[in-house]
Amino acid sequence: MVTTRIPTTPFSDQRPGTSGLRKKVTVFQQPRYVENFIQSIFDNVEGAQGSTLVIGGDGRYFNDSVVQIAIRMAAAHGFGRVLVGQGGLLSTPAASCVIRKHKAIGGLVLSASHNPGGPDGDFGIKFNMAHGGPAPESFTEAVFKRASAITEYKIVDEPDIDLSRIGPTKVGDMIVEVIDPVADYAELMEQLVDFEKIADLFRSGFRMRFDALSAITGPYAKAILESRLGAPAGTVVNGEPKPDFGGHHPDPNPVHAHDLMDLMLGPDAPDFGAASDGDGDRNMIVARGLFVTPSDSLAILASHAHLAPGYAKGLAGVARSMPTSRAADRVAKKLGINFFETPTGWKFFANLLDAGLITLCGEESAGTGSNHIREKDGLWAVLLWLNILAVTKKPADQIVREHWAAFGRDYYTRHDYEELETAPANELMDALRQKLPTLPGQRLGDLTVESCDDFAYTDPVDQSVTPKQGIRILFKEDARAVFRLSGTGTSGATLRVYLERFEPDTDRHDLPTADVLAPVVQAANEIAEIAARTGRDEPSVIT
Ligand code: VG1
Ligand code: CO
Repeated sequence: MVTTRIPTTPFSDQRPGTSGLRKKVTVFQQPRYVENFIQSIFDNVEGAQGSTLVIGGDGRYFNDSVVQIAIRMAAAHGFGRVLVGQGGLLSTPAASCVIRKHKAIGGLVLSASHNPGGPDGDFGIKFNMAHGGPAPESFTEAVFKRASAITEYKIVDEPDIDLSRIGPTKVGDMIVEVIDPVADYAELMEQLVDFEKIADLFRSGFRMRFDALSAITGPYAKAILESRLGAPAGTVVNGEPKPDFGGHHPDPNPVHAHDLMDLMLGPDAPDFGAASDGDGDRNMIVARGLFVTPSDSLAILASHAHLAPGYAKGLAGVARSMPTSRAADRVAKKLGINFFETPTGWKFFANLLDAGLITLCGEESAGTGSNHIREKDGLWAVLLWLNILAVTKKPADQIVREHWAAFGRDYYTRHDYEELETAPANELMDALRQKLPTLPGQRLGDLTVESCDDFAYTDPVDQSVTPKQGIRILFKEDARAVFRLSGTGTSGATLRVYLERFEPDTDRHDLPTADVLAPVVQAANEIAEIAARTGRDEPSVIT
C-alpha cells in the first residue's frame, strides 16, 4: 500500500453550519476541497487507528466520487474497517443506526439533506460521533480551525472499489464492507413499532401514499412498507433515488411536496400521506384533507407513543427546538415528564438523549426522532403514526382534531426569505437585538409585546452555553414570533420568521391559518422592518 502525503493550502470557508458543511457542488468540486475537509475531520477523531468508520450518503450528484475519496483517505489514516452502504447510499438515520449497532467510532454522512441536488445543486459532508449523532460544536469548530491551517492530506493510491457488490474487500490494509443500506435499519424499526398491527391495518384496506421525492427513502420505504408490511405496490411513489432527485426540491413541506398535498386535499385522497427529504431524516404527515404541522405531529406522537411497543413504558421527556411551536410543552406538562427547549439543529438533542433525560424530540422543520438513534428519522415517524392509527383505529385527521380539543391548537406558519444579501440580513438581526429592551409593553395592532430575548441555551448535561440562537418575541395574546438566520443555505442569507398563536377554543380550531396569524405576521414584519431592510414584500416560501 502506498500512502501519499499531498501538500495543500487551506480554504477559508470550511466552517460547518447547522448540519455539516454545505456548499454548491461546484465548490466541493474544486481540487483538494473535499480532501482538505475530510482530513481536517480525521485529524480530530481520537482513536481512529484500527477503528470502524461508517460512510454513506443520500445518493445526490457527486456522492459516488466523494465516497471513493473518503475510503482511500480512511485507509491512509489507519482506520481498521469501513462500512459503506451499497451504491454509497445510507440515509442519515440509517447511518446513525449503523454507527451505533456496529460500534463505529463515527461516520461520514454525505448529504445536503433538503437542499436541491444535481451538478448545479448542493452537496454536503457531515461527521457523526460514536453515539450516532451529529458532532457537537466543539468538534465542528476544531475541524474548522484545522481546515483553516491545513498543509497536507493523506490518501492511498488504490483503485475505486466496486460499491455495487455486498461483501468485504481490502483497500490497503483496511477492510471495506459494502453493506445492505436497509437491513440494520429495518431490524431496528421492527423492535420499536408493531409490524403485525400495521400489517393488519393494510390488510383491512387502509391505503396511504409515501412520496420519497426521488431521494434516499425510496428503497427504505419500499422494503418496509411494501415488502414487510404488505402495503400495495405503488404505495411508495418517486421511489428511485436519483442524483438530481428527478428535479424535485427534496424538502417535504406543502410547497415542495405539492403533488402529495394535492392528492391528500382532493377527492381521491387515501387514508394517509407522508413524504421524506433528500437524506431521509425529515417527515411530512398529511391526514385526509389536513396537513399536520410538524410541531403538532411531535405533540401528537408524544401523547400517543406509549401505544407502540418501543415506548410502552412511557417517555422520560420531550424536547423541541426553540422555533418549534409550544404544542409539545403542553403534552409534557400533562404527562408530568421532562421538557427542554434547545437551539435549532439535531446536535443539541444528543446530550439529552444520551443522558436519558428525554425519549422524543422534534423540530418545526419536519424533523422528529427518539432515543433509538441520534438523528431525526423520517420513516420512523411515519411508522409510529401508522402504529398509532392501527391501535386507535381512528382516521389521522380525527386524532389531530381530538388533540386540539384536548390541548388547544397552536396555529403555526414559517416565512422564509431566501437568497437575501448577507449584509442587510445581518443588519436586520443586529437591529432587532438592539431594539429588544424597548419592545416589552409595545402595542402592534391588537397585540402587545410581553417579553422578548435573544435565545441562549445552556446544555443541562455539560453546561456548555450556545448564545445568539434566534430572537423570540412573546405577545400577551399567547402568540409568538421568532427570527433567525438559516445555517444550511448555500447562497446569500435566508431569514426564517416563525409565527404562531395559541387557540384554546374548540369552536375556533377550523379557521384558515393565514387569517389567524395575519396580525402576528403584521407585527413581526413591523418589528423587524422586513420590507424596508430586505426590499422584499413577500417571503419566498410560506410553509
Ligand atoms: C434547517 C432547519 C433545522 C434542521 C436543519 C437540518 O436548519 O431549520 O431545523 O435541523 O435544517 O435539517 P437552518 O439552519 O437552515 O434553519 V436537514 O434535514 O437539512 O439535515
Ligand atoms: Co435532512
